[in-house]
Amino acid sequence: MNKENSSTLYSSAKKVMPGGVNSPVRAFNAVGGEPLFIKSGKGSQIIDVDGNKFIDYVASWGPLIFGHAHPRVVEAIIRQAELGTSYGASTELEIELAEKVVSAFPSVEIVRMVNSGTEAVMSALRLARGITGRDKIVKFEGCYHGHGDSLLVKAGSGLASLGIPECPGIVSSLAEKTLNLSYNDVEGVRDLFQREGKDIAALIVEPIAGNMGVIPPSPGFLQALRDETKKAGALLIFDEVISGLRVSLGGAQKLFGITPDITCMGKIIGGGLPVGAYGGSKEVMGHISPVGSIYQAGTLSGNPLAMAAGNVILDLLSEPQVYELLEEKSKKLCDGFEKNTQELGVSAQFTRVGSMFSMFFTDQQITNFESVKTCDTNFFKSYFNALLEEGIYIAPSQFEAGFMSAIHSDKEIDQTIDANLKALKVASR
Ligand code: KE4
Repeated sequence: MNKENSSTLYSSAKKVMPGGVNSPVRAFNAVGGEPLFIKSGKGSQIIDVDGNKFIDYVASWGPLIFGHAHPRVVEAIIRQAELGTSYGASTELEIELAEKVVSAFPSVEIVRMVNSGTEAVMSALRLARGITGRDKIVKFEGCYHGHGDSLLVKAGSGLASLGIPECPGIVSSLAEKTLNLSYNDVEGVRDLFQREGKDIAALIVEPIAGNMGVIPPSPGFLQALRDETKKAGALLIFDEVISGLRVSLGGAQKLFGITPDITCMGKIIGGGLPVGAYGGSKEVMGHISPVGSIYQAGTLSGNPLAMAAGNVILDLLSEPQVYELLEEKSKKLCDGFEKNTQELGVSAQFTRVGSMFSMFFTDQQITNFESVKTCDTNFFKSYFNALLEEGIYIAPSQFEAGFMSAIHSDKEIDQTIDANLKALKVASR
């Protein structure tokens, strides 16, 4: 595959941006080689600056559930851009999107728009700490909630011990307030809340983990989080930046019937433009300025361009049979992949909830970050690059999710399954 123009652009990019990228995972560090520079996308396909075409399962890390440059999204953005891109004042478009979000998510009565998932999570943590007057936050190893300081924290001497900074620049005294547990470890949650529940402001969780690859919640796990936080007077925060609108119109909370106190959203809600959001009950969100005393603000929050795009996406998702179509396409793809690995005798585990899915190269059952760390990342690296040569673009990391869109055709899915078989053979050599 010719990557000459991408390579030239990458050299230029590294002269003016950290690592030549505006987000680390794009640098392809986990898979070697150099990142692709994308020229355009349409539907389920992207084309790089060397003219290479790929069927895309990254979907801009989740937002593009209806593919690239959906005509109705493009038309809404153009129409709004001709009226102005941002006023720093209120518009009807914000009400329209907020009403759609409130109608979709069972636990959300009031929602605040922000500009990224990170911003939504940062605001949700401040809200929980402000309401409870408590400092401690509980999260799960392997879950990613954006780059807010309290979330870039890993387990200290042991799980549930005082957190330590995941990178320089995070204040240790803040990191100590974040406690890490193991995903799906109900006993660990119960023990921690029994010991420290009265000091815990909130527990934040990806109700379907997507940032260590896809890991579904074990039966009873989310209910245990709901029970323990309620008993302790702590808030339960569902980080649905990935799962929200991805697995159902009401996200994981609707799928599993668990009601969090705060929901964080992002990605799909913006239809490919920068939008994040956080929401909850009237009582909880009543603490947010200007009504309440907990401050949060943003120049471009709820800007008309992003609201216009988000409104189209919520309309498209509300059309009948969308989630059934996503389920059918995703099942077809993953069943094909699984059949290939069985035919070749490749050790692989498959996880999927609706149109978010993963294939882990390990023989260990996947339930938490520990099990994910047993994956053969060298095999993945070889598989990734062989798949790219076959014209299939997946996330350049074993520890990310794959995303199906409503636009991928059966023919493209069949082509992907064939490419998967070839790439598995290459990696198995
Ligand atoms: P952003 O700030 O990137 O919009 O959202 C942060 C975030 C919060 N919560 C969850 C569950 C998320 O998955 C994310 C961001 N996801 C990553 C990919 N897994 C974004 C890709 C990137 O960092 O470039």
